[in-house]
Amino acid sequence: MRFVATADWQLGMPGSFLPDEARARFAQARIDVVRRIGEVAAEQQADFVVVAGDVFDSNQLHRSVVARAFDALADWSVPVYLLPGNHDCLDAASIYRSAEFTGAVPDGVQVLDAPGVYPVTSEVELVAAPWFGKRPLTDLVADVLADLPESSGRRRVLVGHGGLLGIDRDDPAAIDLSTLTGALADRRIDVAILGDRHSTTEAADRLWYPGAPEVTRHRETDPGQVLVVDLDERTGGVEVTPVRVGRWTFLTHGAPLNGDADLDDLERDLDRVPDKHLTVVRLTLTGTLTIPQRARLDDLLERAADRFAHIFVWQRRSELAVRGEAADFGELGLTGFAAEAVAELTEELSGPEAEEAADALGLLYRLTGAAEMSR
Ligand SMILES: [Mn+2]
Repeated sequence: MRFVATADWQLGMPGSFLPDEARARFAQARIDVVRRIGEVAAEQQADFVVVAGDVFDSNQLHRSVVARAFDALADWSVPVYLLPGNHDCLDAASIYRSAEFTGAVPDGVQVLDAPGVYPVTSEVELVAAPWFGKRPLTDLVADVLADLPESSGRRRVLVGHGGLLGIDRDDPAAIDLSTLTGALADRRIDVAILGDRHSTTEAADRLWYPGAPEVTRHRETDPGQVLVVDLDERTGGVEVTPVRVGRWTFLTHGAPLNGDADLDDLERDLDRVPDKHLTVVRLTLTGTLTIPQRARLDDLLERAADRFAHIFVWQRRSELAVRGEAADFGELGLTGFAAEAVAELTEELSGPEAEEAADALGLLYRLTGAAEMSR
C-alpha cells in the first residue's frame, strides 16, 4: 500500500518579512500547494494522505484561511488525516474546535484529535500523538507508544510532531529518538512520520520528516517536498520517494564586491535565477566599492526588487565598505551646498557613521548624476 506523508503546511503564516504584494501571493501559494498535494496523491494512487502537524500556522487565523483550505481539500479524491501540532494544538482556542472548522469539514478529512490507533484501511492503521497545548510536559510519541494496544495485524504508521531530544531541543516535549527507533526495530510500528522540521529529513531508518511543502524560512535546507511512502503490507518494507510540490524558493547568495566586474557578476547571477516572482533572495555582500560603484549597486538592487518577490541584504553577514574620494563627484561639477555635503560625508566614511554616510553618498551620486544626464 502507498500513502503520501506531509507536514508543516503552516496555512495562514503571515510572511510579515515580505512586501505586501508578495505576502498575498505567498499566502496563496500555501493553499495552492494543498491542491497540488491532492493531485500528487491521486496520480500516485495513494490510499490516503497524512499531515503530521502544523497544518495551520496558528489557532488564531482569519476564517478565510480555513475556508480556502477546505475549498482546496474538497477537490481531493484521497482521504486525509490531520494531526494537531504545536502551532495548531488542541487547546481551548483550537482552530479544530472552531465553528468555521467543525461546521464545514469536507468529506474525507479527519482530525487525529486523540492519542491512539486509527484504522485507515484493512492493512494499515495510524498511531497518532496529537498536541493538546503549546508546551506538553512529556514526550507525546513515547506516551502513545507506551500505551499501544496489541497488534491488530495491520501495519502501523506513527504520526507525531516535535523535535528530537538532544538534537533539536532539550525541552520535556522533545521526542526521544531511541524510544522511537526501538519501536521501529521491534516492529511495534513500521514507519514513523514526524512534523516540526521544515526540511525533508530521514532521521533514522523508516523515520522521516517530510518537511514543509512550501518553504517558510531561509534556513530550511530541503523544503518544498512531500513523501510518497510505499509500505509492503507483507514484509513491512518501506520505500520513500520525495516529490517536489513547492513553487517558492528562498535562496542565499554571497557576492564579494570589489569593483565593477563583481557588480557585473552579481547582475548576471541575479538575472539567471528562474521564477523571480516566487523567489526571495538574501544577499551577503562583502568588499569595498567606490561611491559610483555603490550607486550602481543600489540601482541594481532597486531594479532587482521590481522582479523578485523580495531581495534584501543580510546585514549580519555582510560587510561592505565604501571608499570615498571627492574626485568621484568631480565630473558632476557640484558647487556650494552640495559640494560641502559631499566633502563632509566623505570624511564620515572613516568614522562611526560610515554606513549612513555611504548610503547618503550613493544616493547623492545617483540623484546628481541623473540630474546631470537629463540636462
Ligand atoms: Mn512547523
